[in-house]
Amino acid sequence: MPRYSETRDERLQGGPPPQVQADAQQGAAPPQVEANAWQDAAPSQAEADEAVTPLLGSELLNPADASRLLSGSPGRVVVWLGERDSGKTTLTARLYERQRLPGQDVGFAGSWTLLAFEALAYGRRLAASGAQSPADHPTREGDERQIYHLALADGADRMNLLIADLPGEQFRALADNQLPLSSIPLVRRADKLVLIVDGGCLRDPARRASALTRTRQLLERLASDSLPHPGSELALVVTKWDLVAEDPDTLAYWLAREHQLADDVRELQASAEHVRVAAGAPASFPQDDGVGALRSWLVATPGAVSDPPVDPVDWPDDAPERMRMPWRRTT
Ligand SMILES: Nc1nc2c(ncn2[C@@H]2O[C@H](COP(=O)(O)OP(=O)(O)OP(=O)(O)O)[C@@H](O)[C@H]2O)c(=O)[nH]1
Ligand SMILES: [Mg+2]
Repeated sequence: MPRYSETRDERLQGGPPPQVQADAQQGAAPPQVEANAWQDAAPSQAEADEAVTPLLGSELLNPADASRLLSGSPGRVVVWLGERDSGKTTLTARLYERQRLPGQDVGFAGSWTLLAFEALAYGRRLAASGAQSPADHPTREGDERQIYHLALADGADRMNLLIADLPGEQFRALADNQLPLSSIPLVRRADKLVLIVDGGCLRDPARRASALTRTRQLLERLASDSLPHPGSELALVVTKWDLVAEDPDTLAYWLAREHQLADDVRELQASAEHVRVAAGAPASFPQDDGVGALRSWLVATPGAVSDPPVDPVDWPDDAPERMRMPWRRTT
């Protein structure tokens, strides 16, 4: 899978996002910007930095901030689409935590929502020690600050991930047709739409069927709204894979349905990705947590295709003998 496969021109021209300092949140109040301003005329990088930098810290970004950030740097807008408690925030937190570990092939290059990430990571550590349940970023009714920012570096190449953590209630309203998809600018703007199936629900015989039904309902909603739009990509992600993998009954239930659901997703987009992730699994879970595979897909250029396999050559019967020689002699 390509990592950062866009052309050189598309790569980040400016430097990395400002390396966020914990005390940087004492800047001026954020500028008053029109909400959902994805289509705004692109400001210069300097204007973008000036407009967004004061938000450093605990606040998440709103679509207008994210739009400014993307005006000067390549990036991907990522939207998790999943029920309440399906593991969306854990995915976000784990992507951040993993990048901060030494020895990663893709490094951490800054964040404009650093303190929000740190608060999540701290909550997760407390939860792991049994002190409390995992913290989520507090969301207020009508608040559009739902976007985490994570800049990644692969050598000289940089990439911004803008990760929208929509509340689970919004997903339910979408699937139930109470809320038009078009009413959520982030969904329209997404480069990467991630359809989440909650492995925890699959583990529960009373909830597993309805979890799959909801996923299919959302697929229908996406199809009827002509989403994903050209240039954006779709993935089916099963979260809490540890809960599925460890229980033979759950695993059998899922394996019997996985292909059909993946086919349904691929009817919407033939190249849709399918990943199993255990972002919040206990350390004792022996399998790969899938976060690396998910991250590779998130940063890959939408629509990037790998070269098709080369067809085997049928040499004509009358081909000269030399041309038939194998490339490598076996002795
Ligand atoms: N075993 C296991 N538990 C997980 C995993 N991922 C998340 N969880 C747990 O699932 C619960 C919900 O996770 P969240 O990440 O808060 O879910 P969410 O989708 O953000 O929830 P809302 O914001 O309320 O919609 C938490 O108790 C997590 O610890 C996982 O991979 N394995
Ligand atoms: Mg959450």
